[in-house]
Amino acid sequence: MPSSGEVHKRRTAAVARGVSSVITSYVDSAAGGHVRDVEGREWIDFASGIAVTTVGNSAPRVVEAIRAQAERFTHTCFMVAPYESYVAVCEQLIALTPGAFEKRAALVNSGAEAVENAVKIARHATGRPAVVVFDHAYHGRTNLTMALTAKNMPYKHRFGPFAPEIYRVPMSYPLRDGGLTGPEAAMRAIDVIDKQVGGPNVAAVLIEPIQGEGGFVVPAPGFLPAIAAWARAASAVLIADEIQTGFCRTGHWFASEHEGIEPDLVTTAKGMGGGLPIAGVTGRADLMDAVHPGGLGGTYGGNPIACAAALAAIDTMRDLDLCAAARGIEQQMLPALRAIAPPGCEVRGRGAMLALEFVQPDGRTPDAARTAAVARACHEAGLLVLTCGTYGNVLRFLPPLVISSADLARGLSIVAAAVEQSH
Ligand code: PLZ
Repeated sequence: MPSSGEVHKRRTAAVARGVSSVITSYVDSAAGGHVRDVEGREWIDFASGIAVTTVGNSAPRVVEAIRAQAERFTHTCFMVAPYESYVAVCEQLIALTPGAFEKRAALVNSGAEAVENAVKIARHATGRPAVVVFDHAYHGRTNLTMALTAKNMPYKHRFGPFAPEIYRVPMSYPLRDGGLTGPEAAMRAIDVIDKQVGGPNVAAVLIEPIQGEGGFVVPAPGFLPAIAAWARAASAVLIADEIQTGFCRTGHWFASEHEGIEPDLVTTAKGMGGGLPIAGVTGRADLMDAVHPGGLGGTYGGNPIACAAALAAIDTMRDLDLCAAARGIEQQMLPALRAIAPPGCEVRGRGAMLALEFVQPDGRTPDAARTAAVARACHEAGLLVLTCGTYGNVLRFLPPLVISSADLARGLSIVAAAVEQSH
């Protein structure tokens, strides 16, 4: 097997520079909470391939389902010759997403594609143009989803012009809000919508119930319900982007449940596929079915191997009660992270979606340099962690929900040492 160094040299001559990686080692295998490179070095996995391998890498049931489906057929295209597993995944999405109302679902390949389709459906169903999004939001890298995403570097820089009729309003970000409550922060956002966009023009309000790439921002209590109430009153579609928060990650099947909101549409991806690319839009039947036959689709959407993997991943989440596992991870990690956090730095998140925001001693000015140094020290010491945030100053933790508590403890001690070294 070629060494990581050899592959890395070939990579620079073959792979576009715009596609980057966190580590320079090349993976040989991964399972449970570990990733191993071709040299045999091992990392504890606090990244899960960006919140994807919720059930662990190569989870046994997922592997078996993929193998069995690959032997039956690999692809027919659901728009040409349909198959049962696509229907079964939609049934699972309908059963698991919040809201007891009648629903429909559609399957696509990636998170960005799910968000694009949710916006298409909302615009089609309402006949309205405007889409409201929030500061710090991340929704993808396609042209429409770049427009929906807040951060310029690296996502949008020189990639415009962007799609029109996107309006950005202030998010509830307790650390940076000067003490606004959730309802007050919602009023601030709603005032911008009312004055600058106008309720009757709004097709959709699109929000991550806990922001992902934007910094694991948990809005103040009451923010999401107030935004949901405004959307309902304005007959605008509330779209919850649960691509990073969904499928047990935050201790419930969906993060919307923490505040009892029932979005009209929910976008899902990442964890639902057990490592295979599959995504969905699920929501109110009247909205979903407003679209004419043939109006939604794509060659690979709901590919049979990805559907088999998704059904096996969802079974695994249910059987192993991975929502409870996520709450257990929170219980072990939160106190440890609070003990590790330097004065003024904030620890936040829910379930196995936790973060540490690094600020200067003033308790506010972002410390991106320290965040990068801590992440690098973790990688060198054998722990895969990621950073995020508009200011690049948030260290985030996304372990697979099947990780052992011993591995969690080992990972946390690596973080503790890295933070200790970093000042
Ligand atoms: N919506 C909330 O978190 C993907 C992106 C990493 P795709 N987040 C990881 C990167 O730098 O590209 C994400 C998300 C939320 C949408 C998406 C987009 O999902 O499957 O990457 O298209």
